[in-house]
Amino acid sequence: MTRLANGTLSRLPDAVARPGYDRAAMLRGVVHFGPGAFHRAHQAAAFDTLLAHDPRWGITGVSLNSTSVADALGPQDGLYTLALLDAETGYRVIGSIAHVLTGSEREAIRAALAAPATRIISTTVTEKGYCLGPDGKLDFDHPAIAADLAQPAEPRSAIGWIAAGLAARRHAGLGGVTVLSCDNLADNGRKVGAAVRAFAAATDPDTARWIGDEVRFPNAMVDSITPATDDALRNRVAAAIGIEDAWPIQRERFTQWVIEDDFAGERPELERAGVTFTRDVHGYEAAKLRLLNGAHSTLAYLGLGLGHGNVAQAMADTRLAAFIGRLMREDIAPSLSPPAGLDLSAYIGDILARFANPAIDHRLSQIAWDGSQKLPYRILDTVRDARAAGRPIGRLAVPVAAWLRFIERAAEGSQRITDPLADRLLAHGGDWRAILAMREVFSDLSADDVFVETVGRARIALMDPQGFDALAAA
Ligand code: CS2
Repeated sequence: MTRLANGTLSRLPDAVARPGYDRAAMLRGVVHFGPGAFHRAHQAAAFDTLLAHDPRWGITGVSLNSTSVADALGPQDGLYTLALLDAETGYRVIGSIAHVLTGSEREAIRAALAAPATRIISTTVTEKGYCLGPDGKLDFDHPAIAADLAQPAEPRSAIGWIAAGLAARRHAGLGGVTVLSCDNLADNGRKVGAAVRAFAAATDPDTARWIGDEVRFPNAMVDSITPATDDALRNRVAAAIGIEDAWPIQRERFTQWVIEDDFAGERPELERAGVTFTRDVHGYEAAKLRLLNGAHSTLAYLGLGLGHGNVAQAMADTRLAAFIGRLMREDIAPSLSPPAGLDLSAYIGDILARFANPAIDHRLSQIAWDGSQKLPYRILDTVRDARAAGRPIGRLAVPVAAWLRFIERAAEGSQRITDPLADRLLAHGGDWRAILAMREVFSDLSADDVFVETVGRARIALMDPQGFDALAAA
């Protein structure tokens, strides 16, 4: 079958949207670390829309830890298909990624970061990719950071590369850029900015000062449910567009991108792609992280324990759906200060409807990855607020207990889990108190007896096959 590429775009069926601009003329204004499914489903699609109006916003992707994306998109001239899942799936070929570099192409990465045309350095490297400690600050003991500090000119971490690229820009007499994190971290821009400046201060204080003056790190919230690509999608796309695409992407039709309007120099007119610019992202960010992502992780660990495979199946379990709804409305919503115009009740209803979408096979096992990095932002911050306000934490303790049971089942079955702390978590296995004592995950909550004992009681309930029913009825 013919492969998707510049030369085969004309063979696409008329119903398949394709780049409405001259790809050969696009400038590479964006260097993006982590061109995985979430980036290609969302940000790259937004820039693809913008490129029809402004050729300055092409993307150079940088995959630091894998060659698979570069291997797939290289022969396709960076093109890939985006499947918009709904009752009727729509297909769109995205052309905004000009090229994907791999971590071994060090001079090319350096050149891209220091190119005059580069105006944005963006990231989707997941929570663990920033090498932050439980306090949200750069972890100087992280092996990747320690290695990069020893050889700052030969970085391997995203933070190390961003610092090296900014140093190269300064030495070349170029202006600052905007560093835009698109990951699910609270206060993501401020945290990444502090981490990059701390790294630079340890190796090149003059550049650290220059970064403080010339580089901007806006906060941003990004939302679109993006299930991993599988062969079923590849086959569906090939049948729909009549051309082979080695790595198509799928996502729900809903997307939301809210960015703090704080850029170095002129910013892209992403409003053309439906992006919201605001002076304060916090209200949007907390609502999304705590309501959507907090409910997602709760569904993942409880749903896996109840034998469900994906989010829609878990939501079809009326006990689970009822529990999640109460958790969102009665335990998470009170911790939020929504921005003007955001109706929390309607927002919660929309999230629950998105979760129940039968067209989306969003695997619970995928959402269950990296719990030690996700739970602090998704659940534990809400627990902390509830404790400070004197609100009960009985339901909020349940996702933590379900995560403990997820770890115990893996340990009992000698199975792996995807988590940067996997070895230690599995070694603790059933010693749940030892896991709750891990301050790099639970921070001050490790010493909160009410939290520890409430989680302990929920864990015991979940050990009983009917235990969840009792919890859900509480
Ligand atoms: C999910 C997120 O895998 C996960 O942890 O909770 O990827 C979620 O799908 C996105 O944040 C939705 O915007």
